[in-house]
Amino acid sequence: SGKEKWPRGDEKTWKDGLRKLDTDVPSITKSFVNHAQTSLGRQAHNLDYLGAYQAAALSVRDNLIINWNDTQLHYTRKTGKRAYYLSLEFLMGRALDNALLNLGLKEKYTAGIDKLGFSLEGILEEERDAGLGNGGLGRLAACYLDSSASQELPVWGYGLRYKYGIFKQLISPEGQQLEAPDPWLEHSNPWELPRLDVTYEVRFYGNSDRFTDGSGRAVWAGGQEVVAVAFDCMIPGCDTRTTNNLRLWESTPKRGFDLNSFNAGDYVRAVESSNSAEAITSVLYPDDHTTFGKELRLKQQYFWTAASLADIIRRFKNTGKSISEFPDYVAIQLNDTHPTLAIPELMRILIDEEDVTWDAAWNIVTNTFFFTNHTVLPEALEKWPVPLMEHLLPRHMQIIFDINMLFLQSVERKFPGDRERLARMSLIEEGVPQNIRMAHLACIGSHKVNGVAELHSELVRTTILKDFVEYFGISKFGNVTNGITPRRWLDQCNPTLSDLITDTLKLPKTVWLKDLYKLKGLLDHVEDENFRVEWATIKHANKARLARYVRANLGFTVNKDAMFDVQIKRLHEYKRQTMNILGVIHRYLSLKKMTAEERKTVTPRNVFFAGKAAPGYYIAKLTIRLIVNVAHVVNADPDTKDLLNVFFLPDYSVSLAELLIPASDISQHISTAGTEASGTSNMKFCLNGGLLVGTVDGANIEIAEEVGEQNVFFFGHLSSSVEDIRFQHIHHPVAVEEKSPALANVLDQVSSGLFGDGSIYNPLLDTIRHGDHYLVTDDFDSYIQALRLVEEAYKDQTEWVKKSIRTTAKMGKFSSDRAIQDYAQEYWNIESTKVQ
Ligand code: T68
Repeated sequence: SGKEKWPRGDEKTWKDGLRKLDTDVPSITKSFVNHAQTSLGRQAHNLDYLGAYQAAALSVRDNLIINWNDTQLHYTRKTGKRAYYLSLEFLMGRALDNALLNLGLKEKYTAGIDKLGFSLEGILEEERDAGLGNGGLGRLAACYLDSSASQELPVWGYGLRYKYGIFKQLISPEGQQLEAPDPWLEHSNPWELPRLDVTYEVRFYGNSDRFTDGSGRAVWAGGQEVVAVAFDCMIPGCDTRTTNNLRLWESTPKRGFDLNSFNAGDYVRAVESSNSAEAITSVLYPDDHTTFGKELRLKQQYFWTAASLADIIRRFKNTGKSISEFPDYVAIQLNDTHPTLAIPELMRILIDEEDVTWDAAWNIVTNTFFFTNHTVLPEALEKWPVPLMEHLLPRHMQIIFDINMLFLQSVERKFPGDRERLARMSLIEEGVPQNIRMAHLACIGSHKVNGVAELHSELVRTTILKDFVEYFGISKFGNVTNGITPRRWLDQCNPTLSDLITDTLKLPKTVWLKDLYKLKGLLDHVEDENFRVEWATIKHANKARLARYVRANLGFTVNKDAMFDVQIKRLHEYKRQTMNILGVIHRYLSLKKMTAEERKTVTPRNVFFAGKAAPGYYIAKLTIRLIVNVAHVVNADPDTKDLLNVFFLPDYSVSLAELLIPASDISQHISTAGTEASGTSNMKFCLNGGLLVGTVDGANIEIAEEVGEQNVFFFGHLSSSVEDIRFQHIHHPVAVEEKSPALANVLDQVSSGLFGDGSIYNPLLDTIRHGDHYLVTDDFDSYIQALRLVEEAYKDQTEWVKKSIRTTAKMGKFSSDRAIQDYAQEYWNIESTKVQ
């Protein structure tokens, strides 16, 4: 009859049984009450706010699952090319508010929940952050998922389902950072769907024996096997039915215990092996920008890449296509070098299991992978000891050696006799032990490589991968400037500003949220005084909101009329929070010297810090300690406490960022030039009308290009002179007193005990006094000067608000929608597709 055959049973019975999307208040409240009753076993008389959050989340999740199901069916039927984003970190934050906004259901939920006697605002506060990341790299992955779904792109994320995300940071009264575990799954997680049927076995250790038939194949056997189980998280797009998937793997022991151990009475050994399987996904490593060579970390990386690749290959094979077509249907983005083992793993599968020749396999691999670098700091470039790799992944070590041999032969043909070049480019760094350079492997195994901002991509091309540019040619090395999702980082975190923008642009909200260049329409209103007053009123309300949070959670009173100056990011020497706090001390000392008359002309300033230090990063922890102790002294000093206050807000998170960013007048992005690959919070502040003080580094440069240099407070040496200055520091050191008497005075005051026992801080101060790798001494005076200009500019509130509006208006480029389209078009070659 030409009619498609219904898969099974009676079609009408199936269709009548389907759950429909809730789009009106009565069906929302019904779903909420149903979930409270039958999913949670609660009713009106015993439902608390946590329960109400769970009921609300489960009802929203029903909608997501309906869309998610239809999206996945749509992709399966379409069999077009898909992209996979492999990231060890997805720093998602909270999901409920984001889902409501993307579904367009926030108002209806507000009304429905109000009817049931709860406030949506209170319910949203019950959700714990999904903190499965360290910082920018993990949050970028989260923004890219939001944009992929919003742009209707067939993209899946693959990561690990850590039982413990980034640690909870506590600050002792002395200012010491303490770390506590973050059991984020404690109250169950409504945003995931366990897929106990989707599992893969992953092998470690054992032996790899090559065939003697010259085929290059090998058999890898023995060792330990663990099982990867899939947990799917729904990623809703904004104003679309597209709901993509983030698949996170959990490691479990292989089922079927070793009965021999049991029979021998060795119960403990059997349980031990299950412990070691579960350990693999138990904790997120809390170190950014350092590598430790820990075996468990390498296990995580292989476990995750092996499970993800097996899943991708299974899905591809279900389409019935031939393996040689793999790169026409699959693009895999490597988020930093963490998933680089996917390269030898795909080689292994193709050669040992799919019977593909080496050359054909390498051709498939190098047309499938794409590699993003996020740092040029040498200590952050991943290296793995050869003996460890050989022990844990013997087959992969063979493959890496083979890749290296063939690659170096080819380099030798191109640059005959250049032994030093071969040594520099080798995948293996000589030494005891030898180390594998993962960035080199990621580079040669990928179709294209990119950095995350123009300057950074240029540094990648001219420093860490210079030889590879000479070998492969420049066209392999691109740039995709990072972006941020305007859904979370404006609409969600700053709803009143979002409403003002919608009213002013006279466009439906979703239109400008999905085409952020539309913000430039705000420029037509800069001269409208009423508009400026509304703009400024919103900023003030956001400052008051933050002040209430600080009051309620930390007990400090914050002057909401002062200038809010914010630096929030991971603690790191290169990010120079130390320079910021030393600048604060300089300010404090100047205020102390002023007469009462002079003080009247000063603009009051609140300086906010937040951020975590890696647990083993002693110097970064000392910086926190100094900040906290400066705060104790400055905030209590009657001479200055109305003019200068310092706050260190503990346990920085995505949710805390959502509170801080809309409240900032000025934020600091002050890395030593050439060290911050991009930065992404700089974009978030600007999108919310905050101005920047910063160095000529990372995405600061492109922000200034967009908004105009007159709207950014730049200072400091340029990246082009950093190397020379460092050379001078080593070979012709000049004392701090000579270079910056102001800084020398500040250091002396700290040492002499103005903020408690000065000797505690000497290891920190010595990093500046000797060597000063991050050029604090060289940049300090121009930094202080820049802050003076900020203060001057802030005094003219009319001009300041104009700058603020102009800044927001020019943020179109920094939408992660633009960034993800760059990847989709220039890298992955995938297309948007609409779910009907
Ligand atoms: C950041 N990198 C860059 N790394 O520092 C930042 N590293 O400039 C950039 O904007 C951002 O990536 C996005 O591109 C990180 O956040 C890590 O967190 C990290 C984690 C583990 C190991 C190494």
